Amino acid sequence: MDLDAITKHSALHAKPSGLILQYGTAGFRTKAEHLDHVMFRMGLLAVLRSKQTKSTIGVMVTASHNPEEDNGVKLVDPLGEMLAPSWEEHATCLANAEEQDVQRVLLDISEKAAVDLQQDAFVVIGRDTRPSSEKLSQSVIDGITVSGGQFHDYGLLTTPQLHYMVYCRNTQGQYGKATTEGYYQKLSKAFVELTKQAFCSGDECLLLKVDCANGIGALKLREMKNYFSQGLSIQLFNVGTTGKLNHLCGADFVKSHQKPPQGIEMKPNERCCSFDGDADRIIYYYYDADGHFHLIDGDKIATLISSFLKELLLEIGESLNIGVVQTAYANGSSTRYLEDVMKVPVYCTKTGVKHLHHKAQEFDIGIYFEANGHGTVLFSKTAEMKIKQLAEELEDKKRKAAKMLENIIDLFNQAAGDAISDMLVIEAILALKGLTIQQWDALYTDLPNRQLKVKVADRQVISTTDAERKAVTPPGLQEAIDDLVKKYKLSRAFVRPSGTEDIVRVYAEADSQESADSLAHEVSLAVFQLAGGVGESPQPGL
Ligand code: 16G
Ligand code: MG
Repeated sequence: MDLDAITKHSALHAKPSGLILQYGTAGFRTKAEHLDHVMFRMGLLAVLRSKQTKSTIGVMVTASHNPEEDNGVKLVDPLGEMLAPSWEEHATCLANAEEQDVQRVLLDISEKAAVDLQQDAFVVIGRDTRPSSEKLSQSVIDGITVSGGQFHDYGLLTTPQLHYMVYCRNTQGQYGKATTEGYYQKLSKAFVELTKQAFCSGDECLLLKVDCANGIGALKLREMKNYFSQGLSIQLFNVGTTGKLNHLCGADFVKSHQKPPQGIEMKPNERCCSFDGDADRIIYYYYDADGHFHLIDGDKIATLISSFLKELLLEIGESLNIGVVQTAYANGSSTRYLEDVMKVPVYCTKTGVKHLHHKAQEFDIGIYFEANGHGTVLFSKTAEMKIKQLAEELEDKKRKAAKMLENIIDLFNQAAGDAISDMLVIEAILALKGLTIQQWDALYTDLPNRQLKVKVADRQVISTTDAERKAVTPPGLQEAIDDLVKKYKLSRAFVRPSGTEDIVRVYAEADSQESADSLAHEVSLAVFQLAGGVGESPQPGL
């Protein structure tokens, strides 16, 4: 590594003085104009990580569902997973180093992580459609080249596609071809095979309207459409030609406002879904005949998928262990349904995909979804081999079930939650089971819930335990929440500091919307009073 060259280039990507950023739940995220130095330095760090792991590392430039003016960057580890926690710390150190300290911090990281600087390095890069993304990804490339790394710039990609590319490259193409065509071919082949048996009673059987959040999902779905000659008819909305990214549309908007996005025409009982800005989340919804809006979130997606997988396993007579992983945000009704009716074990982890992904790897078949629509299904190598073997050995109906499982393994992105691949699995299951969106929705009824945000001077004064379901500090807060919760039926509430915004999040659910709203408000007041609220105190109905 030519340290003098690095110092010289680093000066061209100067850090605004006083700016401190954290590698958060999903990388660095803030206003795009503050990120040039972070991008350059993440290029440097990706090279070190690549040398250390002797593998291809990914760098994705995106701020997912954040407003268009924001941007962000995250590193993708060799098997397509999120960056290892110890390297998140290195990333934070490097991003916050003052100009004169960059060399020293780089050497420090190399020493601590035992990086062999003589190794080759290879990094792949992807970016979303934000106006700032192209220039920022050039800064990443500058960081890679000046530190002697090789790279391939994929240009515009969804986040899960970049994870897929990294995984393919580090498994010598065994997982698939590391190109967008390879991705489309793998998914569309599995989808077409899986749905071969599906019985469609009407023309509208597989008509799906997709709100693309004015983001990358629109471009990639349009490319992918060519791979389906028949079988699935998707109509795209909010494709980015007029509207702003994530503005009044997209999965995060629909989930948090519990209303449809702007810019989509919905007729009663039509199946619709929304992606987020980098296409790793998906949420379904519809209007019923009375004009009521119904949301089908990540919890109900997990339920549909788990019940189908359970049926197939029963058919092939194989007792592979299944586990469903959720977070504290999972609706209480979903957890009860999964445990009591479906009899599948459910586990709760902290918010953030890396936590769910990690837990899901403990099972033969680990199904994980956040309520916000981010998730996938992981199959262990043993499960995959068993299923492949059975697909050869078994006969008739059993063989068919094993073949279906094989296709499902191919359809689910094993490296990350992926809106496109989840959408295809869901559409296939609905077609195979002949289920309408209303029938799917009717599996259970969500408990009314409300999410609020509270501004405090320092959100880190709140610490939590029990997968974020209980507050440990500040003193008295958990007791106050417990007392409030007792006032309502079927109620539950928790608070946690956001990992992506400078606020505290409040979640409450109860037997009616009025109760959930009122509980959430009262808990917000408790947070404001006990955790150093700033500005105006929370008002009811906001
Ligand atoms: C990030 C996470 C998402 C999590 C969200 C929580 C990834 C890839 N994304 O978007 O899983 O639900 O943060 O945000 O891990 P919060 O901490 O602001 O509530
Ligand atoms: Mg996203």
